[in-house]
Parts: sequence; C-alpha cells; structure tokens
Amino acid sequence: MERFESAKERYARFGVDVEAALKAAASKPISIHCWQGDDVTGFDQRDGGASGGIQTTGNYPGRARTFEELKADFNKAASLIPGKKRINLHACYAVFGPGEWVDRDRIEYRHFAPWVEFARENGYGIDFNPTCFSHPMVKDGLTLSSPDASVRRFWIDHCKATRRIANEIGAQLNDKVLNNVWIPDGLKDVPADRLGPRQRLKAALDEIFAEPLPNVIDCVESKVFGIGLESYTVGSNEFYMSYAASHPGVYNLLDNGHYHPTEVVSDKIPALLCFFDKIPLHVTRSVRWDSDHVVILEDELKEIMKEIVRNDALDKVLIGLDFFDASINRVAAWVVGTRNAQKALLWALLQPHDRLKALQDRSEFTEKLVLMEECKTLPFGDIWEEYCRREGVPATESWYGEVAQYEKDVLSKRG
Ligand code: RNT
Ligand code: ZN
Repeated sequence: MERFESAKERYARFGVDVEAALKAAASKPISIHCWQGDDVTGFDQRDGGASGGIQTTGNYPGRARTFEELKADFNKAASLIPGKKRINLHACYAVFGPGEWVDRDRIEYRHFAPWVEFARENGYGIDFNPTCFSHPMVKDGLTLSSPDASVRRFWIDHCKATRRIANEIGAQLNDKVLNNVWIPDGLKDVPADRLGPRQRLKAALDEIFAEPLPNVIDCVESKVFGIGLESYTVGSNEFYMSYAASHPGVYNLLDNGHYHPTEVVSDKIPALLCFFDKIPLHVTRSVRWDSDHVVILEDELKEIMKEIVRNDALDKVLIGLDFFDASINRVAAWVVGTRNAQKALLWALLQPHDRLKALQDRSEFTEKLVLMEECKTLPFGDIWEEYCRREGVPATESWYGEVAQYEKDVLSKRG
C-alpha cells in the first residue's frame, strides 16, 4: 500500500491520474479466445485439429477434450486474470447433446445455449466466429472463394448460421456480439487467376451480410499468407479493407500477425480511426511468421494500447486475443498472454499523453523524447500489483503455483 501511494505520487508529478487509469483498465473488456485451451480443435469433428494455413505445435499434456474440461480450464485461467472478460468462441465449439450432431451449415443457437449459460453464470460477454477451416468441405484450400458452387454454398450457409447465432447470443446477454469471418483461402503456387477468387469471395460476403441483425457487429480478417498457401491469399489486406470501407456495418479486423514484418498494427489503428467507428483486434505474437505465440509485454503491444488510449478509442477498439501454444501448460499460456494484454493496457493508461502530444505539436521533440523515455522507468509494477489486488487476483508470479497445482490435480489426469 505504501509503495502504491508513493508510486501514485510519482505518476501525479507527470500529470497522470492513477485512480482514473485503474478504473478505465478495469472496465475495458478483453475477449479471450476459447481455442487456446484445446489447440483450436473444437468439438464438432472426429479428427479435430487445426488445418487451413494455421498450425498448433507442441504436445504438452492436459489438453481440454470436452466442453466441461474447456469451461473448467477457462475459469481457472480467468480467476488469475484481472479485468473484464469476454469469451471468444468459434463455431466448431458447438455443444451437441448425446447422439446429436449437425454439420456446420446447420448449426443453431441451441448448440451454443450452454455457452451462454456459462457466460451468464460467470459474468462474461461472448464473441463469435464462423469456423471455415479444419473441415472436409475446405476443398483444395478454398471455402467462400471456391470455384465449386457447392463448396461456396456450404460455407455461405455456415457463415449465415453463425450470424444468426451471434445475434441470439446478443439478445440473450443484452449485448452486441462480434462475429468475425476469417477464411484460409489461398494458393500454394503462382496463381493463374487472382481476380476470380476475389470476385467470388465478394459475392459470397454480400450474401452472408445481407440479413440485418441488430445484435451483431460484423467483421472480416485479412492475412498475408498461410502455411501451404504461400503464393496467394484471397482475403488480403486491400481486399477486406476495401470491402469494409464500402459496406457500412462491416468492420476490418486487424490481427498483428497478419502483415508484412515491418508493418505495425499500432500505426493502422489511428489510420482506421479516421474512417471507422469500430476496430476489432486480434492481439497475438508472430515469430518469423503468423505463429501465434503467447503474447508477451513487448514494445509493439504497448504501442497498440497507447494508440487505443490516447485517441480516446477504448469504446471503438474491440480487443480480442488470438494465440495458441501447445508446447507449454495451456492454462498458464492463457494467463500469461491475457495478463500481458491487461498490463500493456494499464501501462498505456498511465502515460502522460496530453503533455506528450502538446510537445509534439510545439515541435519540442527533444523534450518529448526525454519525457517518453523517463516515463518508462516509473514504478509501474507497484500500480499493477495494486490493480491485481483490487481485482482480487494474485498480484505476482505466485499465480503460477495455482496453475501448477491444477496441472497436478486435474490436467495430468487427462488421457
Ligand atoms: C488465422 C486467423 C484466425 C484464427 C482463429 C482461430 O490466421 O488469425 O483468427 O487464428 O480464428
Ligand atoms: Zn486472428
């Protein structure tokens, strides 16, 4: 407490209101992806496992295999993470009753009602995603852009079904639900036709988004390439950015693993803020490719959060996470990555943005640099620990003891 009070004073000297920062951090939801818990496997395919340009690597024991296990693991992780939480669900996590199964073009709200119950019990929001990968109807790496009309039909019907489900989830929780369309479509080798697949994708999206659904926030996620699809991606950045810009109500989701190595999402946020009232994010960490490593507290993550905070965009930028590592304890991976997103958010809330902006506008670049750098060594840790205490979660690395115990008691007993 003493350390917190003195840290608060040090920040106050820079004009930073620590109490306001703590409040803002605690009220900004982060959408935590359910798929870290089971390596993007889902419940609806017999031979589950990610395919379609994405890959999970590692075989750490204890993967969640059922709805019950995934819920338990999610709650364990959530109990060690401060802040407001949403669950980011994929359609392949449909919960079927005994002996029941329908394919993805036929799923309905009732297959997700158990998730809504879980969310309600725990005070979580929900976001949703069609699962256009890891399925036999992905033909030659293609879904919505396939030249085969029956393949396109299947995935269009799937995406339409997910929008209706998302809308009903929103109605049940009295909330808006983000529904994110990502497809793997691409080609391994030099294309003979780059335009045709994009025209087919555009027509498919028009059909998918035709039905107005008041509780859904629609978005599309671009990508630069996927494994096995190195030469061409149908849903490229330019394609989806233009699609979103010309289709009011459809937003462009930025995944920071989906751009060329020197492009940064932190710079894209203020560009899009000039044109869009919402920007959904997938926060991840790419090591040499879109590898979806666990999020760590690195400079670009802080920079992303700074752009959200200093542009007053906490209500406009929807923060979601997208990483999956099967080489370490999956519950710990969730906790590390999400605590880091929370840390970066709080850190950004504690920077003297107004002073720094004024210095930039007066071209006082030397002082701006000095101030920015001095702020980096303010006693952030003392504020973070107080934030965790107020949120009722462990303030230090002691949380790992709880995960280690859970591994011993629960995870290690899974076959
Ligand atoms: C893939 C995209 C996509 C997926 C999830 C599982 O490159 O990032 O968002 O990771 O939908
Ligand atoms: Zn993503």
